[in-house]
Amino acid sequence: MRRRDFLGAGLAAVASSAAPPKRPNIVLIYADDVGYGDLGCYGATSVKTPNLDKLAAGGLQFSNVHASSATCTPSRYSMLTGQYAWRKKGTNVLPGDAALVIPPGTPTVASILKDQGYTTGVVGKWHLGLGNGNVDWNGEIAPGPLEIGFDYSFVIPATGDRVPCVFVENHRVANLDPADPISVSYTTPFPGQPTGKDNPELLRMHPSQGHNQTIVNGVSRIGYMKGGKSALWVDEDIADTLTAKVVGFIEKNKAKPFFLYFATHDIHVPRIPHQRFIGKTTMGPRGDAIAELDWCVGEVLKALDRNHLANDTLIMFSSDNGPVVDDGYKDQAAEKLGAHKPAGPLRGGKYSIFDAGTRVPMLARWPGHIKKDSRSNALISQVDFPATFAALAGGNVPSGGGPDSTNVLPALLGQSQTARERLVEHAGTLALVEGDWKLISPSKGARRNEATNTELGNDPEPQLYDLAKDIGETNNVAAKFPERVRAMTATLEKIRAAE
Ligand code: NG6
Ligand code: CA
Repeated sequence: MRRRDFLGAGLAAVASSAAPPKRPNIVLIYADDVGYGDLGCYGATSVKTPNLDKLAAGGLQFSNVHASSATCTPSRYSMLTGQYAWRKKGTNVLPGDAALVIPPGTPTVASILKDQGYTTGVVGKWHLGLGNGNVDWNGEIAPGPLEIGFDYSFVIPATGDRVPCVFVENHRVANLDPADPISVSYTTPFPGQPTGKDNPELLRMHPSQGHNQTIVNGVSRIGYMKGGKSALWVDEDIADTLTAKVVGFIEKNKAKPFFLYFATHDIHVPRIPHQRFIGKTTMGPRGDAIAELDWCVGEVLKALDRNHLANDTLIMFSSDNGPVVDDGYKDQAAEKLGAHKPAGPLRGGKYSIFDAGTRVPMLARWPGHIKKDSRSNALISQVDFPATFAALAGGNVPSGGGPDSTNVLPALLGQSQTARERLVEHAGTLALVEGDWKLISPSKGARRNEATNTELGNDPEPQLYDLAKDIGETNNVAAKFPERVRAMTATLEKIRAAE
């Protein structure tokens, strides 16, 4: 069953007739591990997010938007390509030396917008692999973002907690001294290089799980690296560095339509915000990282205002997966959580097939086109971004591209309160959301991730929840509605079997 089968003809007609006359710039701020309850506008009180709240007040706040998956790589893969990542092998959380998982030539949000005349840029966390395997970090690093539609890239190759701890700008490691070349291995330590495992006395932040390999900046990471001293990032400065690149991109490209994908490092581990955010909340580094994230958003808003671009720009904010408290470092996130609920009313979290794994905040502002201070419960998946942004730019997804992507532009602009009829959530197993109902496929996976203290939602029996009455997925009504379980299982099977 393909996307067109699900898209009512009526909705398709609305989408084309409602296409706005002017093509806006698109700025997508994509945060890492921010949960449904982590922002002021979504009910958080232990952390103040004035800039995100301002963004929400200036536009539309969504309550039923889903990342495609409960972790980073598959969500980003789906969001950029419009294909559910569970259809594509090799899209689980990647090591920092993985090859690019999006084959050049695949239509992506970036290539589609570039074809429509947009200048396209990505700044921040990449985590979709670089090169063809066996990357030489001292030479030309390709293929990468530039080969799949971006005109400019400045990226963290994988994550803040994975080596190499350097930025890659276009095809090269930034600030690299050729006399001090970089080596990276995910299997073998480099003799003489301290690790978290052998030299815990050198650490300023200790792992709670894994994260005990090469030490960079007093923090041990996943993977081994050596060399590249002048290129190593300083964790405290990552948000400033990325934000400066983002502002620079906006200023440089303000005369023509642009698409900017700002993939923040915050609030992923290791959570080491700049000194000026320390103590902004009573929640320790996790809360302070949210304050830092909010600052980044404020700088983008200011840059748009300063350059008189606010009215010509669709600015969006979302997250790649749900929240996690202890994600492998002893950073007091659990001890200092207090009354804060990272997932709001939802069950589970990052890694989970319960809704907190994928249901994430999403905000959209485009003055004059999206009504201020509005709300939407439309069901949307981030896999819809390619078809939706294509429509916004006046184009299409090229044939064969974005097989799971639905054009939800009317809902994105607040002209319609409905979007998809159904979507698939992905963690270890799959779940189908259809209207108010959610079916979680039986799975033999672990029920809990003990290390992160997350309920994963796996169960050998099917689970059925009525999300309208039970958003917290506490009451499994599968036994009461066997016919619905059968029908939804069959629908999910059809979607799974489609290519
Ligand atoms: C896990 C890491 C976690 C985080 C995650 C990926 C350990 C014990 N845990 O394997 O810290 O890096 O991978 O997160 O190593 S994501 O947001 O990029 O998907
Ligand atoms: Ca993530």
